[in-house]
Parts: sequence; structure tokens; C-alpha cells
Amino acid sequence: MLQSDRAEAAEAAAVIETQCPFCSVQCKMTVTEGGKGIPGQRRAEYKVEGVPNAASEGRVCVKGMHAHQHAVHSQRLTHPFIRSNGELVPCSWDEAFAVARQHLQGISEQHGPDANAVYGGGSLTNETAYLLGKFARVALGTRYIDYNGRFCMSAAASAGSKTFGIDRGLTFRLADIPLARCIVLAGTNIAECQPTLLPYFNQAKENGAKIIVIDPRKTATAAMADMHLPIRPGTDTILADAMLKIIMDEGFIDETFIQARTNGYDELSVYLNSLDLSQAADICGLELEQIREAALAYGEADTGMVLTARGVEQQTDGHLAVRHFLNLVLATGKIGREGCGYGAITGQGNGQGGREHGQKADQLPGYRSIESEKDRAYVASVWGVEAATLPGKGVSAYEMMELIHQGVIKSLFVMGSNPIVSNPNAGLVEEGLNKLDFLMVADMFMSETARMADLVLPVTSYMENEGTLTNLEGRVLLREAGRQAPGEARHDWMILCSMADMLGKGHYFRFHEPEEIFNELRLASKGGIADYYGISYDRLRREKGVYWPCPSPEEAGVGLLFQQSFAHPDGKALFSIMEGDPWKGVSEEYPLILTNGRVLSHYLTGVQTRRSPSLLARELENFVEIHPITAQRYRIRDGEWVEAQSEHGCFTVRARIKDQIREDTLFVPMHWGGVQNVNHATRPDLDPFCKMPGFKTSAVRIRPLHQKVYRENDSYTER
Ligand SMILES: Nc1nc2c(c(=O)[nH]1)N[C@H]1C(S)=C(S)[C@@H](COP(=O)(O)OP(=O)(O)OC[C@H]3O[C@@H](n4cnc5c(=O)[nH]c(N)nc54)[C@H](O)[C@@H]3O)O[C@H]1N2
Ligand SMILES: Nc1nc2c(c(=O)[nH]1)N[C@H]1C(S)=C(S)[C@@H](COP(=O)(O)OP(=O)(O)OC[C@H]3O[C@@H](n4cnc5c(=O)[nH]c(N)nc54)[C@H](O)[C@@H]3O)O[C@H]1N2
Ligand code: SF4
Ligand SMILES: [Mo]
Repeated sequence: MLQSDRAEAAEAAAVIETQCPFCSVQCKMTVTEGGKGIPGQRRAEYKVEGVPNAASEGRVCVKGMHAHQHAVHSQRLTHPFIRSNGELVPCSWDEAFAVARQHLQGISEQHGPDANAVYGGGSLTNETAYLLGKFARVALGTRYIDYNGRFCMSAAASAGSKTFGIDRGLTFRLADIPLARCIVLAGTNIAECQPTLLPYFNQAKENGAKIIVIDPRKTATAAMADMHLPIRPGTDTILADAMLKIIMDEGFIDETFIQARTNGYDELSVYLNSLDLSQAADICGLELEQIREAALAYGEADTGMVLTARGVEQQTDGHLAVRHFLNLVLATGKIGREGCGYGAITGQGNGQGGREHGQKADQLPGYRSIESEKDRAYVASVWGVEAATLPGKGVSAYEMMELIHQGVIKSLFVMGSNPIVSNPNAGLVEEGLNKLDFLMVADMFMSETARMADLVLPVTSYMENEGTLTNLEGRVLLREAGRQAPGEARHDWMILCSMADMLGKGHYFRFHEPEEIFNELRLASKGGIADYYGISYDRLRREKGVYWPCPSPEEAGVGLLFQQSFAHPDGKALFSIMEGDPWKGVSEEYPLILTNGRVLSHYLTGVQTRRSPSLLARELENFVEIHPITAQRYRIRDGEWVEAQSEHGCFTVRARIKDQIREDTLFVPMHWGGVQNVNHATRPDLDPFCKMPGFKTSAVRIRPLHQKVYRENDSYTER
């Protein structure tokens, strides 16, 4: 490089300190922008480096490495779009706000405030998530708000709340993982979904820990485990019961802990006594010996952890499945001390904070309840409104889609989600969204949902928008802004303030900086379960992150929970004595189990990662993972197009033949929309406790597409 080039490059270089926009680890990093000095043709070059912090310890995975590619992508939306003569055309912000007001007010006057609904997301900062909840309740006055975290954390969150009296993803510090002597990873694929956490588990292994992976596939995570239990999807509750019965029979129960710190064990042991272990193993599609070996490894170990994620939780009995694993944790007294605990591995970047401050249908900030008179009165006093004006509880995300389909909800405002791709039963969702009088979407890109909208509002990305996010450990982190918004894109929180203003409620939304919103959130959460009162931007800058609960500025947050007591009023944890309901939905017509999930290089519905050329190149299109014997049975060859059909709908993807999956199970990633969208075939059944859809188990049949061609066209010859 010429010296003049180097000088110009150095001059143009800008170092942005940021954190990854994707998963819940929230790895800290720097993005250094440099330019090649050809006048008029400056080509930016980016260097990404991990920054040491308590969670990621300086590591960054392939998604984080290439995240900036979507943020600087030429398809970023730089001005609002409005639908005119069927087309989305550019418009000004003034015009956008005027049209939004006209529709939102018109619909409210004609059908009542509940005809307007709001749909948020777990990528939003705490400040935006908090403001979105306030916007729905105060500016729109609607009961209908929910968010994509319903599909993500609701089973684990409700199970944690019921069992412990508090829902914080990890009950321990990440740094405690190497101290565990046995780790059960149930339905979690850390190697692909939180890759920068893997070294913690490797460290545990080096310290002598046994790692047990429960997953119908031999994933990259299973490959590092000592034991892999290839469970039949949808049967985790019964597996957890079987493990506990074995532990009980072998005398590894911690009687002292049970006596002093829990309720409900006697009833549980009566139920477990009646459990037939061979029958349980049959239901799970596992050898009883395998279950025994896993149970004893956990039971015998002095310290141990159980972690679950969506494989166990995205089930119609997901709430109970988590609670049955928690039975195992409580009965062996492996919680509240170093090297022990339970972890629900949170999904999205702010999947933890996003579920604490009021985006949920039944929730007010600080994990307060919208149905409690005391909580309503407190939050109303912070907001300066009458408690009686706050609406009541709404319904869950998918139930909102049903109300849209039924014509009860007339307008939807989506901020931070792509619901047409990520909801189950995508066919019904698309029909519903098409029926809306008004669909407004705030996004960085023309997502599949934005393309259907009447109004699209351009927002800023992680590199441009400041705010706090709470990682999977419950550690609140400050993400500073390092880049100007492109074009006329605006921050989510600013859009909410302007929109509230235009609805005549601007005096409740006078914020000039995210920090001002955070300070109101601190107050609104004060004394609540998720208490952020002691956390400030100053502290976050100084301490590089603070755990909640943190009730006062003088206190450090709590990393290792439940050392003395649980969060229920009597200080005790609660066993679950309700029997689970293992899924058995396959039939002659739909003989295979369709499960689904993630691959390393894409994120959720792929709107962001498909705009990263380096990530897209790793996986260009969707696929179905299928066992060789199953493929042979259905005459499917590797790489060919396959149609999967359930009673709800069908999708088309390429076959990927692999013997690392059960013969009775198919696995399809969730990252693609359109005809490749696995959610055309997923079912709308919801868990009765938490309204989580049973994403991970649908009954399907499959066929190679060439057979259709063969039937329709006699001249077809085998390729
Ligand atoms: N690369 C990548 N990382 C991500 C994301 C992403 O989209 N891409 N998304 C983030 C988000 S929002 C989330 S929620 C997390 C999700 O993180 P995970 O829950 O770990 O991811 P999934 O792939 O959905 O499911 C995990 C595993 O569950 C298995 N499984 C399926 N059915 C069953 C079952 O019935 N029982 C058991 N025991 N296992 C089963 C699947 O085979 C899969 O390997 O990842 C986060 N990280
Ligand atoms: N079949 C099946 N379906 C699933 C799952 C599964 O495992 N299987 N997993 C479920 C889970 S766990 C999840 S979390 C959901 C997620 O599904 P979605 O909610 O659809 O999540 P994303 O694809 O992340 O969509 C986020 C959208 O918001 C935009 N966005 C990103 N950041 C911001 C921001 O800061 N502000 C605004 N306004 N927009 C932003 C992105 O560009 C993108 O268009 O999918 C669920 N659906
Ligand atoms: S995707 Fe997750 S693990 Fe990878 S860099 Fe981002 S936050 Fe870290
Ligand atoms: Mo998620």
C-alpha cells in the first residue's frame, strides 16, 4: 500500500465499540471502518474484533464477525414507505405520521381502542421495549400487545416464575459453568446458537465434568458431549421423570435440601413411584440403560447444572417439560451454590430484558402484573395516569393473529419482528394480515411482513441506536451508538415518542435521550421482581455490566441466585406434580415427526443474515435433514427438492441426507420465508400454561418433487 493510501485509510478509519445484534450472549466487539483512498470511489473495509467482557471473554462467532454487513447494506431502508395504488412508495415522515394517526384514531373511534394492536420483539433495547409497552397502554389504550418472545422464552419464563418465584434465564454466572461436574443440555444446541459460550463447557470437561446432551439429532453440541440421548421429539417431560425416578431409587436425593427449601416433594414421589421405567424409555424412543447412565451421572455428581432451550420448551407441554427438569434440580439440591443451577438459555439479544418491562400481554414494567391492583397503581403513578385508564390483560402473540383473522383486531403495529415467517401455521397468519385495515411495520429492511404493510418506518441498526440490553445471565449491558443513522432512518424510541405526540399523548413521552427513558424504567421497575433501580448508565459505563436484581445504586447485582432462599413469599421452591403430556401426533397419513431450529450462520427469519454475503454464502437456501433409511423409504436423493405436508400446510426444501438424526424425525431450519418456510406446516396448538406454540413437533408426510413431475409428464426420465 502506498504511503498516501495508508495515510488516507488511517484518516478515514473509525472505531465503533458495539455489541453483536444477534443472540443472548451479547458479545462486545469493535468494528473498525477503513476506506481505500480512491477519490470518489471510497470502498469501506471493516475489521471486527472481540472485546473482553465478562460473558464472551473477547470471543465473537461467525455471525458477530459479519453482522456489520447487514447494517451497511444498500437495502437498508432510508425513508418511510406508504402504500399507494397497491405499491409501497417513498414518503416523508410527516406524511407517514399523518397517515398513521388517521388510521389509528379512526379505527379506535369506530371499533374501540382494542381494535389496534402492537407486536414487539426481543431485539429491541430495554428502553424501546419499555416504551412500546407504555405506548400500547397509554398512547393507544389497547390491551392487545405481545411480542415474539412468546415463541421463545415463555415456557421457561413461566416455569421459572412458578418454581422459583422469579424468571431469570441463568440462575448462575457463566463463570460458574467450569465448576459443574455434570451438565445436562436438553434441547439446546449451544455450538451453533451461542457458540462463544462453548469454551465454558469445554473448560468444565477439562475439569472432569460429564456432559449429557438430549437432542433428537447428533448436533455439533452433542459431538462434544460424553453422552447423547437421541430422544423422540416431544417426550422430554417423561424423560425427566424417568431420570428422577432412577435417582430417587438409587438414593441420590438431597433430603435436607428438600425439607428446608422446597414444597411438594411428597406428592411428586407418589407419582414417580407409579412410573413404569421401561414404558417411559419406549415413549422417549431411548434405551432404558442410556437413561439410567445419564441419571446416575447427574445424581452422583457433587455439583451439576441443567440447561434447557427451545427443543424442550417449544412444545405444547413446554412449561411442564421445564418444570420436570427443575424437579430433578431441586430433588438433588443442585441449585443456589457454586457449580450448580438451572439455565434457560435465552434466545434473542434482549430476550431477557425484552420480557421484563411490559411487552407481554399481561405485564407491566419490572415484571409487574397488569392484573394486580397494587402493580397497576404503582406503574400508573410513575406514568402520571389514572390506574383505571390502564387496559387489562391481552392475549399471546399467536392468539393476536387469530383475533386478526377473525376481524376483531383491525390494525397491527409491528416493531422488531417478522411475524409472517416466525408464527406457526403461517397460512392463517398471512390470510389474517391481508385482512387488516392497517398494517404498520418499523424495520431496517423490507422484511416479508414489511412488504405486506400499508406503512413502513425505517429504523436504526445496532451500530446506530444506543440503549441497554440484558444478556442471558441477567447482566444489563450498555450498547453505545457509533454510527450516524442512514438517510432518514430513526431510532425506534424516537418513532414511539413522535407517534404518541401525534396521538395527543406526547406529554407522557417527552424523552430526548435513551438514558432518560432508562431512568423512568428504573423507577417503574423499582420494587418489582426485575428491579433495575440501582442500575444507571454511569454504572454500566464504569462496571461494564450489572446483574439484576439491583434495587439500589449502592448494591452490586446478584449473579448466583437462591443461595439462601427462593423468591416465593415463603422462600421455598415448588415441585411440579402435574403429569406432562408427551406428544404422540403421528398417524398413518402423517407418519414423520417434523422438528426445526437453527443453523450457525443464520439468525431467526434471516432478514438480517441473508443480507450478510459472508453468512448467506454459508447457507443459501433451506433444507430438510433426513436419515438415510428414511430417505431411501421415500426414494429421496441427497440435494433434491422435497415437499413436506402437514394437515396445516406444506413447504418445499432440498433434502440433506445425514445419519445424525433419528429415523422417525426430520429437521428443518426456520430461517427462510415463502415456499421454504417450515412454519407453513407447524401447528397452532398452544401450551395451556404459557401459550407457547408446539413448534418443535408436527406430524408430516414427505415426497420428492420429481415423483410429481413423473406422474404429470410421461416423458420424464430419471436424472
Ligand atoms: N445461529 C443462530 N443462533 C441463534 C439463533 C439463530 O437463529 N441462529 N436464534 C437465537 C434464538 S432467538 C434462540 S431462541 C436460540 C435457540 O437456541 P436452541 O434452542 O439451542 O436452538 P434450536 O435449534 O431451535 O433447538 C435446539 C435443539 O433442539 C432440538 N430438538 C428438537 N426437538 C426436540 C425435542 O423434542 N426435545 C429435545 N430435547 N430437543 C429437541 C433440535 O434438534 C435442536 O438441535 O438461539 C439463539 N441463537
Ligand atoms: N418453526 C419455528 N418457528 C420459530 C422458532 C422455531 O424454533 N421454529 N423460533 C421462534 C423464536 S425462538 C423466535 S425468537 C422467533 C423470532 O422471529 P421474529 O420475531 O420474526 O424475529 P426476526 O427474524 O429476528 O425478526 C426481526 C425483524 O426485526 C428487524 N429488527 C432487528 N432489529 C431491530 C430493531 O432494533 N428495531 C426494529 N424495529 N426492527 C429490528 C429485523 O430486520 C427483522 O425483520 O421465531 C419463532 N419462530
Ligand atoms: S451471535 Fe451470539 S455468540 Fe455470536 S457473536 Fe453474536 S452474540 Fe456472540
Ligand atoms: Mo428465540
